[in-house]
Amino acid sequence: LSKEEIAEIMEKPAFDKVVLGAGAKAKVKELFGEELSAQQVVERIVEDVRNQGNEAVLKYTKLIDGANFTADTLEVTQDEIDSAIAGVDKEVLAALEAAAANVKKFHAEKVPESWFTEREHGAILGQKCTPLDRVGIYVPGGTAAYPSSVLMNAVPAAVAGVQEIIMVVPPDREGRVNPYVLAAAKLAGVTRIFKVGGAQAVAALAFGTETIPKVDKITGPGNIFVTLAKKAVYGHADIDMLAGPSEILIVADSTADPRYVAADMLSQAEHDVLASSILITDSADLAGKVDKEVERQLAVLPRKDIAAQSIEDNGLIIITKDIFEAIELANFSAPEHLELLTAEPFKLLPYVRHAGAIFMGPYSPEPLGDYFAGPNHVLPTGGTARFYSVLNVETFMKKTSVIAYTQEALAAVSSQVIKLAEAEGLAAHANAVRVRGN
Ligand code: HSO
Ligand code: ZN
Repeated sequence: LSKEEIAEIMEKPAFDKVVLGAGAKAKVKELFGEELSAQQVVERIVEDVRNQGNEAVLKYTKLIDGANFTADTLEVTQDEIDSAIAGVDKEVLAALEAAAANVKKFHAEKVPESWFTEREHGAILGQKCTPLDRVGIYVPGGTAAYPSSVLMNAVPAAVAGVQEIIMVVPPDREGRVNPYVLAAAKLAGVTRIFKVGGAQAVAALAFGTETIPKVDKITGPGNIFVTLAKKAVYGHADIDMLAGPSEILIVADSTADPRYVAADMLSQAEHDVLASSILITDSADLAGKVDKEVERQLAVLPRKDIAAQSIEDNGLIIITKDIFEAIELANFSAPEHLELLTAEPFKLLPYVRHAGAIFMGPYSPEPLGDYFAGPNHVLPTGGTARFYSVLNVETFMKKTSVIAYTQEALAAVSSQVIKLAEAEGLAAHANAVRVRGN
């Protein structure tokens, strides 16, 4: 294939052009009484929550999640958290604690700090770093309610020094939340938890309701409704990124073990039928072996229906003339997760320009990063690794500049400042300098 043809195959559907599947379409029709696009659904929900607060939140939670709450029962209580923790598997809890410690240690390694510098005549310039006051963390529901994602969002916020971490998570029909999600929230230092999901949760966080506090920034992954809602409220609150289905792209040479490559491709395919798993290799022999191995491993997976559909729709094996061509295509794709399963991955690292996270060599499988190593697993998808960064401590901080001139320092530059102000026709600006006696 030509580069252009490969580019076309690897092109990812833009999130604002996503067409709802038949099931979701039917559900929208049932709930709203008419056919609406995901964008239209989100616009309605966000407007309703903005105008009606709790009333709309409770209405949509009943309609969409099937759970019946009042304003008083929307928040998870301390008792609920304690009994969730008492009921979970102790070994899982211990692993979650160890993961939380690793995530905390990694993120605490380089916390942005305020800095100051001196200029002539005693002038001081600087940048002050301040944690956001209050942030909202979105945690998906159903089978995608991942306790690991709670840690990945809340721990960096806590490390940044955010005082209030508000978590939202959609409940099941009985109004319950996954107990491991609650345990992770407690471990990570989440302040309050509300049982609300979807666009209604994002709108509630952005605008505030009688019960749910308005936050300064909303982070965390979600489905297409959540993503479009984050885009819709951007500016009222900040957001981390617009995230889509998970992706893995593996660059491998003839030294790679086909069992590892296949296992890693399937680890992302099982997330979602929309997930994508791509192998790019300069070895036709490896390509053939991986193809067979994927089929063999797939057959025994509990989530084989999802993984098979994902591989069928979005799985790809590309054979290139050399490993550098493979890296070129990887950069073009800008994948969420990039694995370098090559003899000398560190030699290739300088050539990688666009990826959310890079996994080096045979003993750094992607799920190690999903759960345990320490770096964050909230990553840019859909080619947005060209401009978004992985979630990190800075995500939860902002910077403010500081200017402190002395009389002498101002005197030394005042004529030039006045010149610039006058050139822009802004006499009052010029006066603010002149009045100081220079
Ligand atoms: N691979 C997912 C994160 C995740 N995997 C959570 C398992 N649990 C997106 O980076
Ligand atoms: Zn994963």
